[in-house]
Amino acid sequence: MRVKSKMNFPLTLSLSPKGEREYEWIICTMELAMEQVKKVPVKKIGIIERYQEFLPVTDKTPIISLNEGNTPLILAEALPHEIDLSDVKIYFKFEGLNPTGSFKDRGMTMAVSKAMEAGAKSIMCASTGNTSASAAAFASRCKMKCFVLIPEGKIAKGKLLQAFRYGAKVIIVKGNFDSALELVKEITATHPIQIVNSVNPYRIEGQKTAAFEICDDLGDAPDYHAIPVGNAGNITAYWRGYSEYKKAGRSVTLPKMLGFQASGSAPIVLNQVVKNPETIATAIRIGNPASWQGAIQARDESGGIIDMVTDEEITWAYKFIAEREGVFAEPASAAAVAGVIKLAKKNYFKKGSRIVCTLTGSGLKDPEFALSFDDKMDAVEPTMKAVLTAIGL
Ligand code: AN7
Repeated sequence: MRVKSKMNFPLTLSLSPKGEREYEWIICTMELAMEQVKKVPVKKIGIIERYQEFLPVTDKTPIISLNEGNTPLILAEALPHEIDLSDVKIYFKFEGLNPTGSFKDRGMTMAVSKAMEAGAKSIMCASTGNTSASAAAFASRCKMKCFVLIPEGKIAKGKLLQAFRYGAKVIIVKGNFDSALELVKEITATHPIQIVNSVNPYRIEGQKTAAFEICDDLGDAPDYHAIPVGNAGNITAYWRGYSEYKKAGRSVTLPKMLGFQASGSAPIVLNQVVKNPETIATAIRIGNPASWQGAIQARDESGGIIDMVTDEEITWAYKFIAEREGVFAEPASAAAVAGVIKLAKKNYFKKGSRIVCTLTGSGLKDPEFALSFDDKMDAVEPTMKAVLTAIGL
C-alpha cells in the first residue's frame, strides 16, 4: 500500500532521504511499473487483423503483413490561418508513415495475402513507383517473385531503389504508365502471374481501411475528404470505406469526396484520355485512370468535386506543409492540400467543418524534387566566423 500510494510521483522526486528505504522504494516502483506495462497491449497489428470483419478473408487466408496502417491523423496548425479558414479543422492522414512509405501497403497486404491463398508464385504490376515498392516488399516477405514495369525516367528515385532493394525484377519501359499497365494486363491474362495493380479488387478492399481509421479517430466521418487522384483507386476505396462503415453503424455521416488531379494529367476533369500526361507529381502522371468510373461514382454519390491543380500550386503546398507543419509528403500528396487551398479561396467550405487530406506518400520518396530548390549544399570552413557568416549573423 505504501508503495502504491507513491506511484503517482515521478521516480526522482520520490526518493527517500534514507539510503536503504530509497533502494527498496526504487525496486518496488520498478516492479509495479513493469506490471503496469504488461497490462497494456503493445502489439501493433496490420489492417487485416484490425478490420477483418470488413475484409474478404477467412481463417485460411495467410496474412502477409508489415503492420501497415494505423497512421496518424495530424491536425494542421498553420494552414487554416494561412488560408483564412480558421473556423474549420484540417487534418492530415499521413500515409507516408506506412512500412514502405505510402498508402499502397494497405492494398498490397490484401492483394498479396489473397494471391498467396490462391497459390500464386509471382505477382506483377505497372507503377509510377509506390505500387512497385509496396508489391516488392510484400512479395519478398512470402518468397514470391515480383515483376514491376516502370515508365522510363519518370519515377522518383526513392521508389525505384526500393523496388530493387526489396528484390523485385525491375523492367524499365520506354513509355508512360498507361502503356505499361496495358502490357501488364495482357501478360497477366495469359500467364500464371497475379496482377496487383488496383484493377485487382483486393487492393481497393485493403485501401478502404484508411477511411475506417479516420472515422475511429474522429468519432465520425469528416465533412470533406480531399485526396490526390491518379489511377483513381484510392478515391474509390475511401468512398467504399466510408459507405460501408456508415452502413455497419460505425459512423453516422458521409464526407464529400474531393479528388484532385494535376492539371497536366487531368483526364477525369477534362473528361477525356490525356495521351501525354505531364506533372512534377510523377506518382499521378496518369492519362487513363483504371478506376475512372469509381472516381465519378465517389464524386457524384458524395456530392463532391474532382478538380485539378497546377504544378505551381502543388509545389507551394508541398513546401508549406513541410516548412510550416513539419509534415514532409511527396508532391502528389500535396495535390490534395493544393486542392483544399484552391476551394478555400472560393469560400467552398462550410464554417465549423472538418476536412481530412490524405497525404499519400513520404517526402523522402522523391529526393531529386526535394533538392530542386535553392537549397545550398556548399561546405564552409569549420570556424566560428565562417559558420556565423553562413547563418547570416
Ligand atoms: C503518392 O504507384 O499509381 O488515384 O503506380 O503514389 O489510387 O492511383 C501511384 C499513385 C497518389 C494516386 N499519391 O492514387 C503507382 C500509382 C501517391 C501515389 C497516388 C499515387 P490512385
